Amino acid sequence: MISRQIVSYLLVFCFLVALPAQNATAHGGVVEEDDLCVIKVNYLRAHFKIYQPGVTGHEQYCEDLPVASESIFVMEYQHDSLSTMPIGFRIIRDVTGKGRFARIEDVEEIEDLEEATVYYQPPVVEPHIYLANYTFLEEGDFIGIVSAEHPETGKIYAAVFPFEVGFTGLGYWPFIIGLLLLIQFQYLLLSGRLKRWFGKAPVVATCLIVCALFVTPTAFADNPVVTYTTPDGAPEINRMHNWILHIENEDGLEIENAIVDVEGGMPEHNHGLPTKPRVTEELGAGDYRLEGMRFHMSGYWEIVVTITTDSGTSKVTIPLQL
Ligand SMILES: [Cu+2]
Repeated sequence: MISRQIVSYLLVFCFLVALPAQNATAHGGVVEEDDLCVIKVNYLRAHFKIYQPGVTGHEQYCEDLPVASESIFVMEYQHDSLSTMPIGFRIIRDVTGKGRFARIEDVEEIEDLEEATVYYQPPVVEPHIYLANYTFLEEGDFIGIVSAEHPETGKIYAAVFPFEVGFTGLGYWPFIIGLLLLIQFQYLLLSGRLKRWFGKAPVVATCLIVCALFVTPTAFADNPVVTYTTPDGAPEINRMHNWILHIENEDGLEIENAIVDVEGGMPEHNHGLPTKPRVTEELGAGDYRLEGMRFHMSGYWEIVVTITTDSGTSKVTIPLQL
């Protein structure tokens, strides 16, 4: 029986080795660096993030998205020349069969790109920030393709990033753990150990470890979390009003004594806020009074909150559809 168990474990081991690394966030053209997602279009770099404002508010994603819904793709250039290059963006269903390993070469081999395309934004020069807005109709595997044309040489640079919509963050793990448990259970049952062990600590400990594995969140580093309330009522166009910002760290601990700066604007219109809002008072328990907020038009706004504490400076972007 023992040899049979060893064979089973070997099989699972081979299976594991053959699997793509589920936890690696650095697949495709998007990598995670210093808590930020960076997309590399050849030598050109841009910060990259995706929001699902209707579902998860201002939570940012690098690539994989939890549900099929309205998704806003944002690129902030780190390389000035991107602001003069026509940038195009396409989302296709993953018809390469390569999944997370899809590369630009695999995309080039697709015979009918149009057929696979679910979203296409033709190349356009966006001087400050690049935005694309697509509402996914179904979950599944997709590939994003960003292209940038060099204004002088006409050379086209491209980056592809495979991603999943309907991403649970668990990948193959539930399956692997289930398989391991089954093999272990079979072994214990056949060896008669289950009877001796039943109700004893090792079994409980094993269960706890397995449970812990299941609930481990696929967290994106320790960014501060900013929420806000508007004590004077919901923001109305052209009305000056205040916000109360609430700032916590990722573990839910309130961040106090921070220097908080706020700016914002409409990335699609390339303009800022019409006022210069300021944090005028720290209210305690992670709350900060922000005065002088005013929006002069409806549309998509981003409020960027810069938080400086002894441990450093972080920026949090709050997307806001007015
Ligand atoms: Cu505007």
